[in-house]
Amino acid sequence: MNIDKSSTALIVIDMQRDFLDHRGYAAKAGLDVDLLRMAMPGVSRLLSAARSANMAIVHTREANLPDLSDVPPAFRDATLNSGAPVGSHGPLGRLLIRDEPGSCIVDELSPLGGEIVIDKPGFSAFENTSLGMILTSRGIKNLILCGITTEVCVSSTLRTAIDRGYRCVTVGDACASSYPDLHDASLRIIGVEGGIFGKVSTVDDVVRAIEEG
Ligand code: C5J
Repeated sequence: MNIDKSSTALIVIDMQRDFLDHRGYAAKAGLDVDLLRMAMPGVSRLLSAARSANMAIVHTREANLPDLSDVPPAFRDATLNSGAPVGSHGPLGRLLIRDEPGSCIVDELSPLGGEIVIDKPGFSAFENTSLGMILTSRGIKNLILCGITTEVCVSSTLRTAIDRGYRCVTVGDACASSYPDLHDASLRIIGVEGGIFGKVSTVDDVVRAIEEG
């Protein structure tokens, strides 16, 4: 694999306390936080490699406006069904709300100065955010995607990115899901029809390509 570092960004999806801390949204919604945390070592290695190579790095957070005006209605209903209503109060503040403690990226993967942080109200990081404009302004044409969850926000972001013309590599062992079968299926879907949603790779291969590129 070749990675052109000047036109490639690392996109780290939703590695925030609401999903990775046992007191956050995911735990309350019945997701398996320990399985979600399995993405953390791989994401950490990708961040180190991208930082050493001075690549563009984007962190996203699933975080809504305090008045809930930007919550997709289907998601609002789903969170009522799952017992973790978006905007309700928990030990990390209001669930999935901007600037609450639960919306912060976990300490182990904290963004550094100069890295872009995008709050997104839905599942695709391109929807109702400035991500597209920011990537265009930096001449980014290729994305390396990692984070959680494989079947929701990673998949949604990947599909929008492909439709918008980005070449994408999804790093399977730096993604995670509470449902291992859906994690596997989401990665397999990427490869259908010859790789319709780009490539799936591993942390080892992507780190090597960044270091050698
Ligand atoms: C979900 C996400 N699953 N980051 N969000 O609600 O995948």
